[in-house]
Amino acid sequence: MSALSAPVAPGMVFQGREALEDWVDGIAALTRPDAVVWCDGSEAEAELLATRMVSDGSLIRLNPALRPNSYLARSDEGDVARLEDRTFICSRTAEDAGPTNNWRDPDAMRFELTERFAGAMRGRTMYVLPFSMGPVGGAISRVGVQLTDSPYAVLSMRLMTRMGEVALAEIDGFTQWVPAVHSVGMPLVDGDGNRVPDVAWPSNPVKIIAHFPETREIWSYGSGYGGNALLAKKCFALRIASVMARDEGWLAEHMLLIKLTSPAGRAYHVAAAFPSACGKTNFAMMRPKRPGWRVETLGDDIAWLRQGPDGRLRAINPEAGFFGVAPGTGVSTNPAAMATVAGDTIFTNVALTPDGDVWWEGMSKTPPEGLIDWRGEPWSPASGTPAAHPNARFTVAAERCPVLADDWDSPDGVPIDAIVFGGRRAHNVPLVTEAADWADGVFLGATIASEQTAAAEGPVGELRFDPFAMLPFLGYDMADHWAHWLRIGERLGAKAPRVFRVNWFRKGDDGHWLWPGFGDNIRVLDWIVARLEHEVDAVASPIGLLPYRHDLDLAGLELPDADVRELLTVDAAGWRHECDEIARLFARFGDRVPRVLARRLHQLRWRLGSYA
Ligand code: OXD
Ligand code: MN
Repeated sequence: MSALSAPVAPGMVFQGREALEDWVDGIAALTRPDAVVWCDGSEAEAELLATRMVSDGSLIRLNPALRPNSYLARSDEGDVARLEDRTFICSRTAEDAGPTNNWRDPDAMRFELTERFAGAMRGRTMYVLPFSMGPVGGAISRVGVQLTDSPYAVLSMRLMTRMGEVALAEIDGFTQWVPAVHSVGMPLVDGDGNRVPDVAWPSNPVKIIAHFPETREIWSYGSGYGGNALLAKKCFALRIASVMARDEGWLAEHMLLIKLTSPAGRAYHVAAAFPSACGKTNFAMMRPKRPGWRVETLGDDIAWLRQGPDGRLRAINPEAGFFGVAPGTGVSTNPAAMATVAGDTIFTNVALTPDGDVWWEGMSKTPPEGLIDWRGEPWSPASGTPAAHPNARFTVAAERCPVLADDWDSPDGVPIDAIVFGGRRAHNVPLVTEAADWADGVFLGATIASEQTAAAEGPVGELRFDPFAMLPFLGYDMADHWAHWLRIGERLGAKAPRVFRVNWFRKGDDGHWLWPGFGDNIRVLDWIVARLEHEVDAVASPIGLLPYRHDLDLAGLELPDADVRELLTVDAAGWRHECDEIARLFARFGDRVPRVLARRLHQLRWRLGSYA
């Protein structure tokens, strides 16, 4: 094998058009596809590809009268989700990856990838997908190029990013681009050179999703699903971008982005980090239940934030589409998402109705009769299994969202007024608290946690921390990320956005939800805005500033007094236990924990000691 055809050596800079052409040639020489196609991102190209996939059985065209220009894909049963234990950060040293990442020696990984990718695309077409993360040419935007042998990935990347000619035009002699190589790992030619038939969802039992932070490279092998295959999303926009952001002084975060307009007509921009499966898409498309408020969507999963020329923190959604979890999405929980996916959508692993539409648990109370489940088998409620896979997804362009904010693709991003952190906490964490200052805000982000289900039903159990909701998505040491946030705060100074922590998931001792959630969460945003406008005071508590009850708009909720009290109280004993857990979390990172945060924990313990 020539040097050109091996994964590139550390230190290589991926810059300019000529290097791009050489790289594409090199990967083609390694993977040996039948053809190489540079995608232009046009509708005609997507239509041709989809038509071909329908005729070879890898996509099902949905009934155009019910779900125009939409398709259903069914994945292999062994390829249904992101794979954290097969996701690797191959930084030069294990310390740089930190104790929460799977580290692999970069040379050993390069050796393995070279073997796996050799001939991996035989009999297939290799597609070249130039893409822009963020508005093309925008101040915070970056470009990447994905090579893939999966036409499903091509169609999805076209919805999820600004893909094709517009992005390629951005790559001139000097532009740095992020290289991302993807193969489903199932060549259509066997070891003896004979053609083998394709399957509807090609994949390989061996799966590797590898990141090389120093060279900003992504290599993904063996999976066609979501974050494993749409490399612009978690691989680039979070794992690689977080390293670029660390080196260049900005932030790449697992955050939704909304524009919030108050009854007074004032607009605010809020970025919010929640762990996976905590309702970010619902929050991003919230239909406020209080009159006069408006929530508009800029992004539902990832935000890139950078200090602007005016000194304020500005943010973009680097993506151009949504890859949302379908089950649980319905007209009562998220009407805007339902309207978004009314057409031009690729559904994966949902159920099929007899009239050629889709269905999933939570779309309606009663499932339609005659469903075909996500595996392609006839299904009825008596089947005892879900009709749609719990991680079934919709992939759709942001432009289809009826509540998309007008400034969602502003090239300079939007100024951030407030940062919100949240987790799924049955106990301990109040409905909302405000951080006293930026460092306290970093402490809140660093200590985001969820309780395990079993624990959620009983007394406070072991916490699963997900600092900054970035546990599976950070490309370097988590404690270094906290230090980076502190540095960003120093630079922002008085112009830093205020930081809040919310918890929609608190339960009473008998297990009932204390807070209605969904559109009523606007009541919490209302209080946050009142704080930004200096309209209300707050109560100091050991864990942050709490609302006065009379400042929360609870009209019409008819919450029992005891529930409201519980939503806003600090249980000192529970928090002392939580401090022990936080200390255990910090201990995992040793000396790398910023001293400021260790001191904040110490102070928190001290304050709790004298708190009744
Ligand atoms: C996602 C996730 O798919 O966070 O967005 O897992
Ligand atoms: Mn996510």
